[in-house]
Amino acid sequence: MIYKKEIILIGAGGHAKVCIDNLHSAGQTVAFCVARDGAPDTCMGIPVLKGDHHLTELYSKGYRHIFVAIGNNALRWKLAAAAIDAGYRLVNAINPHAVISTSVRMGTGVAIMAGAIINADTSIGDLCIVNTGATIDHDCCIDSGAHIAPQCVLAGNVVVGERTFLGVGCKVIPEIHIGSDCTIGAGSLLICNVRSGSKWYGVPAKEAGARGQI
Ligand code: JB3
Repeated sequence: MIYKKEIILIGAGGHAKVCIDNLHSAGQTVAFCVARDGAPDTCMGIPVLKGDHHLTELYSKGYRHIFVAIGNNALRWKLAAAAIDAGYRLVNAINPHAVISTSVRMGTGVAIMAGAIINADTSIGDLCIVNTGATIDHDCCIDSGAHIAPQCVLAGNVVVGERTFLGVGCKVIPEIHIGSDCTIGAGSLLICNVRSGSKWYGVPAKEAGARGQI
């Protein structure tokens, strides 16, 4: 079998459009998008196939590289596991206009958008999204499946747990530990550690449902 170097993309929405831009600007080619029924027929000029049964067909035609371009962390996690089970290998979609230290440790299936800055000795886990203009400083650990939304600012030695979502414009002071499956609301300022599975909002951020917090 002659394996194809073109990439299969899961998803055909807004996030897929930006990830296609990342891949194309890095000189890579996307052959097809695979999305749900109701998705458009093309995404950034790429044909969209409807239904995940196409992933098996494409694999049998020699496609081996895949990128999961779904913004929802839990769904991206689930679809990536299915793609890996089907034999695909995850690739990264990293915009050439991101600034990434050579000492950064990077997983697979990672999206890094234009203007993102990732500094020395930080680790970015599998399936993470570091979105447009987000900055992550030295010695941070961004666990698998986390999404750092556009214009977030993380100081040094910050830990972000698996599948946690930091909304647009969040700011995190040094040494903060955020657990897994958390949601931090847009524009929040985090100055304390955050336990797994919790939601925090505000400046400074407080846990949702905490006294006086709606
Ligand atoms: O915040 C920013 C800058 N971007 C957001 C991004 C991170 O997340 C964006 O504004 C959206 O909030 C979201 O983008 P995404 O994931 O592209 O959302 P949407 O436009 O709703 O597209 C979801 C895509 O996933 C659609 O093309 C669906 O067809 C597809 N999809 C959903 N479930 C699926 C499945 N595709 C496959 N193959 N299988 C599924 O089960």
